[in-house]
Amino acid sequence: MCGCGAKTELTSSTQPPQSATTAEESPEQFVERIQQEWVELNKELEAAFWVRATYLTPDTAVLAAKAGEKSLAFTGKAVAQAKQYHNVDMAPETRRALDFILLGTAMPAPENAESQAELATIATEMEGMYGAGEACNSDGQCRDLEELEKVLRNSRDYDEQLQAWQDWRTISVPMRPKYERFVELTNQGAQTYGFDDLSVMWKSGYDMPVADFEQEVERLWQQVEPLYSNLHCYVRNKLGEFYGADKVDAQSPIPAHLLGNMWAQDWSNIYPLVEPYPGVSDLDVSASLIEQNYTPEAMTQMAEGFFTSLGLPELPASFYERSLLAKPADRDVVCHASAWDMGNGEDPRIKQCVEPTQEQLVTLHHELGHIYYYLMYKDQPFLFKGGAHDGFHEAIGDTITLAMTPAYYAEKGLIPEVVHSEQATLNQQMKMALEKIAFLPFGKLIDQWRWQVFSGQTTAANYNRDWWQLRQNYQGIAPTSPRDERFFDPGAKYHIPGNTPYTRYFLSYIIQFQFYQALCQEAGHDGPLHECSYYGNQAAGDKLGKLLALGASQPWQDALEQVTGTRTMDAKAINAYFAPLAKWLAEQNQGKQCGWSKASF
Ligand code: X8Z
Ligand code: ZN
Repeated sequence: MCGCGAKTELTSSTQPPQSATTAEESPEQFVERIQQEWVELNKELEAAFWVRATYLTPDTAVLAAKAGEKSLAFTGKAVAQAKQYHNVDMAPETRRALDFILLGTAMPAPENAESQAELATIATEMEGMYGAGEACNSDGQCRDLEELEKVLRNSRDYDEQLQAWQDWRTISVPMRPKYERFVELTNQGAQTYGFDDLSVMWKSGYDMPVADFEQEVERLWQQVEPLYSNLHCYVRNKLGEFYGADKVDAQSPIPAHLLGNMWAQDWSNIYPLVEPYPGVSDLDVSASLIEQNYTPEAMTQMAEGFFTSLGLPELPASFYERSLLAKPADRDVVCHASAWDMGNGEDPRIKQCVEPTQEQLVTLHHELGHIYYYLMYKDQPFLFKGGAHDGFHEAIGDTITLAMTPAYYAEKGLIPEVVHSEQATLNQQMKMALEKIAFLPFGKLIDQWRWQVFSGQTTAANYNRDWWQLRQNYQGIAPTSPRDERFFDPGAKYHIPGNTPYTRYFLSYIIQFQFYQALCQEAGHDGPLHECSYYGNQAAGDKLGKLLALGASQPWQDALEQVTGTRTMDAKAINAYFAPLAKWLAEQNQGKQCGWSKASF
């Protein structure tokens, strides 16, 4: 229900909105009324959802489910009314706003009140199960996600890591029947909204026909797949050297628990194991954050400082007063980081259990990217408060982090010095690739799985089988013991119980390099792309600010063209950025066996 870049769910007042007929209201009047009601009613809902996410108790579950129910009822009514304007002539911006009413939620509900209440309860419960999830051993000792993640991040003990990996996946087992029902209800909902199923509805939000969108995603993946395969090959060999060939076979998928991350979506924590030239450059920002006693607030201020250096505004004082920046000791919260557009642009907040690591510092910039979008499109009509598409919203903060070069970190005192050499460049490129290239297949497969589920191709009898088939085929990873249908491994990733569409991140990881390249050009950068930083550059800031201020008011192709001069998403920029590493990896992998067998069950 939170920001995460998406529009807040449609909401409802205590009294359901008056239904109006088309005869009484012009399309413009209808859109205007819906927006006003929405803004008004959001006040109640965002309060309920914020309190829920930051105090997970049975009582806040009741409040959040009730709020969710109202939201679904309001959305349902608004959609039913919006459909009456299908064949009515109207200005293009009114048509766009009406389309957003039909597409503004990732969780469409059926029309009847009973189903709406059931869906709202399931959604609240699933997110609560994830947020409060912990694995307890026979001595009654329990570990939550943050503790288990720490093991995967720091331990190099094969069995210890495996235990943490398996433990976390116990929390999602009881979600399975709930998710099954969730799929039924939201698919029914999508049908009342006029779509074949929820997968089609999700794919309809990209200013292009659904079939074209699917092809675009596939094309982008094909553009980056060779680089991923080469990274995979190199990392597998290094892990084989470290753990032994009996643990990491040179031709098989990599064991899923060895990549330093609970979902193997970001491999930067295993950098020390795969560093191309050890001892050449010190890139350990995490160590400096700890050494220098960085607090969550100080880390957030550092992130804010990058945005303000570009000429973007300071965050309002209320941001620091009301955000949740550290994990409370006394209660459960949903720790998965998120940004919230509260108070209609006046009260933005983030919720993040910040720890002193580089990963968390990067995530803070990611979240502030959402916040700066909120601030800059504050004056857009409510329905246009969103990214040009959802991948744009995800890409802004990351675009900033790409400009956090070793030179930037050195200036901030977080690494000792910048080493200028080919070897140092390759170290830096490897570190970035472990974050940016390793993510790509993961970014694609999450919704590949959900598209299959919502379209009925994957039934509940095969949830886990198909999940692991995609994990093997795209990522080249595999579990060390069978993960059959007693488990529900997709539920152990936040965005499944949280119902946040995921293709947005795949797109973001491609287009953020296009934005980066364009802003570098604007800043007059000359030289290899990966050396560019626009910290402190007003021209780059202006360009970024203009993009943000557009919100969702124009098709994303127009917004992209304004920034980059092109109307298509393209992996040329990310490939250009990683050109030195790609060449080096190809050399390293010569004579090695790359690839793995693709599963088909
Ligand atoms: O969920 C997020 C953000 C909030 S929108 C922290 N991300 C994805 C993830 O954690 O899986 C950012 C990177 C991908
Ligand atoms: Zn995000």
